[in-house]
Amino acid sequence: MAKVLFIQRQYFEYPGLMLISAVLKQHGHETDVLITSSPKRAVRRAAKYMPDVVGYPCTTGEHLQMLKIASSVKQAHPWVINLFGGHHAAFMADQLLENDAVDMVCVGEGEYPTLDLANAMDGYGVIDRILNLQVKIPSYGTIVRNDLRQLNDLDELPFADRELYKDYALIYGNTEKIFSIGRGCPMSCSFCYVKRHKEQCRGLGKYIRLRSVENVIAEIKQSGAGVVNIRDETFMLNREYALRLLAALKGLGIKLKISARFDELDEEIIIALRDAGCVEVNCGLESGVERLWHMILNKQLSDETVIRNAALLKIHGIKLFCSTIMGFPGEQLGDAMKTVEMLIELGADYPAVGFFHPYPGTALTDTAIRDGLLEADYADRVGMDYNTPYIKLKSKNRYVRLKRLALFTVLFPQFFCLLGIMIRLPLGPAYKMLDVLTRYVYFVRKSEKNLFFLIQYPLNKLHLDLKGDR
Ligand code: B12
Ligand code: SF4
Repeated sequence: MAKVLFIQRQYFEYPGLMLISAVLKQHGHETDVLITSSPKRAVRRAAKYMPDVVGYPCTTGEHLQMLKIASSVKQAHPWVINLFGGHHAAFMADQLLENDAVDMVCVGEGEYPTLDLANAMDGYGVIDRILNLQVKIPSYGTIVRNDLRQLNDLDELPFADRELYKDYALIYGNTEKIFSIGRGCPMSCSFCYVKRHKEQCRGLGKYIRLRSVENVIAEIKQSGAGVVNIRDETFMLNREYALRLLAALKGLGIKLKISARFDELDEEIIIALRDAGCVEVNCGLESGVERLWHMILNKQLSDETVIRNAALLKIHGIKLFCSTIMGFPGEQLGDAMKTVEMLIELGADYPAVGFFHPYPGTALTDTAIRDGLLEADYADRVGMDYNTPYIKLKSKNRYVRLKRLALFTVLFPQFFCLLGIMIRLPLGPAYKMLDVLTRYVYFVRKSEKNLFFLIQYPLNKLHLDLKGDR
């Protein structure tokens, strides 16, 4: 029996880890998770748990902190195998493997590569010959880049192992649970990892996959979730499937939250969502300028569709979470102001505004590098801060002020006519304060009196670790 310890930074359930853990436990291995940003805590936890493998899920921006944690773990416990996974790792395997602390990187789906590794630790298999794993062999100074395996049949996977978080009362006790019902997306937006991911998965089987409705319903029932938060790229991969699933969810008496593209919605779907208990739909707007959707973002939207569907959500009592990106290559300050105006026009209940974050393998990151707006080695510096631009922007100070005033202006649209003047005033600290206060208002609104959420979110921001050092 091998022991695998996962270290994650955010105070939420990670569906990917819960699935890997479920597969490992199904085959007799042991797993645990530590939520922390602190290298010291990770070292102490490793000393107590004595894992064979430590797994680090990592997104772009948090990888630098993950590397620090992994370095400390490696120094203190050199026998441990440090395994990185997640989207950043999949696209930046070579760079990660340059770091002494990283032994292996999982490219793509992690359930069965991690199982094979755990089995190999028990003597059943060869550690450096596992499909999907890139393995460093320090004694030869080489890296074994194994081929990728076929994509999983999602119905054959066990249900997510929610017991992984049993020591984190705020996660375990929360009746809002994250679910994954499918993988893949047919679109190729220029700022998103999906296009490169599709290329990586070519020849490995069907890219867009959905679990059967029966399988999803059985997991929801077993989890006891009161709020089902389906966090996949888009709920509407297949319209007929979505309608069937919604019909099946109708009788469960749960609240539902989903993500969808604006152009996938219409009145029939919205009514079906409402009847299934849907309280929130998360739609990416990215920009309020139709021309930029087409010319830069590769999103096939129209103003008419977006405005109509936002209005329909309102009519049917479903809250709209709307995320936007500011300061992406090709956008001007005036365009960003239009985005704020659009958020107001749509009546977004939960608007989100973040500066463009360069993710590896996306067309927009490549454009930014090509146009000299971003250095090619940006990944050595990029962090988790969405409040400051990572690429060179004309009128940077005004952009930063606009970002800080954006949510305030959506909350109090009467200030929109002053926005052009306000962003010229050097009142950075005051605007920062206003931004924090406005975010707090939205946060309390979004929590819908869910105490778990109210505590979980600040914990996340402060990177506190309640589990302690068992
Ligand atoms: C659910 C979700 C969340 C959840 C859970 C996050 C998580 N890490 O699981 C929450 C709300 C916490 C979240 C927050 C954020 N997210 Co998010 N999130 C998603 C979403 C929509 C689904 C992820 C998911 O559950 N997929 C289903 C599971 C089964 O797949 P998976 O996570 O990819 O995991 C598989 C493999 O990647 C691999 N794997 C993953 N981790 C590991 C670890 C090891 C050790 C191994 C071996 C393998 C492995 O094996 C897993 C099973 O096959 C994705 C989009 C997507 N579809 O991937 C974005 C996505 C991962 N998020 C993203 C971002 C940017 C964020 C935030 C930074 C947003 C923000 N502004 O705060 C934070 C960062 C949080 C974090 N540290 O992960 C980006 C990452 C881009 C990038 N280049 O890194 C994505 C890809 C969205 C996007 N289209 O850009 N997110
Ligand atoms: S942003 Fe959404 S719709 Fe666009 S490619 Fe990514 S997951 Fe698909």
